[in-house]
Amino acid sequence: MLTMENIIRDGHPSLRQVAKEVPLPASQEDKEILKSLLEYVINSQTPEIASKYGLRPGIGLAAPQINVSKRMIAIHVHDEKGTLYSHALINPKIISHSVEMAYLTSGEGCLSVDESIPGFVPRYARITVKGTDIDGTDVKLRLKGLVAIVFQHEIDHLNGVMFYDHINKANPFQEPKDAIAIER
Ligand code: UDB
Ligand code: ZN
Repeated sequence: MLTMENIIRDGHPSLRQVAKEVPLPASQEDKEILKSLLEYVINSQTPEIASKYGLRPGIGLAAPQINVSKRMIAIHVHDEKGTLYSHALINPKIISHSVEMAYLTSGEGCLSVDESIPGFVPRYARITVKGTDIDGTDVKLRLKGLVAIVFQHEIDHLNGVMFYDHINKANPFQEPKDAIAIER
């Protein structure tokens, strides 16, 4: 199983690389990596397991964060209504997005960033994501709110982008325009 020791930290060059597309059908090895990403986020949200292994509770994880430069992500998060979004995706791609933006009023953090970096991170309010799940099935997801933000944060990791790259340097708490504020 993955622990915090497997998660590379800010400054590691792999976090700035563009990850490679995963050839389909996925190899057993790639499927195991993807399963381990989802297992991490689930374990980290299970208090007994998280405390036993010192896992920082996470809602998403991308393969580059465990130093695997391949386009795979896992997300395990409840939306504002309590619906669970638990997805492990290969080659996820945002195929369309709203003009309207959204941001978390508390800003973002990252499992690969140990300090807190204040500021609003503008994201698209709504996105449509296509990808392939672990069984090789094509999936198409329409997402909004917190869940859309998590997918954008994880897909950014596949492109070597960190959340703080999006923060306005001159005024970190500049309200993104035409943006929905999401309280958490
Ligand atoms: C997280 N968790 O997992 F809005 F119920 C963050 C950490 C870095 C603080 C652990 C988080 O934001 N939890 C959260 C947020 C809410 C409501 C709630 C729980 N990540 C995942 C990550 O680093 N992936 O690479 C960072 C998030 C920042 C915004 C989306 C992902
Ligand atoms: Zn992150």
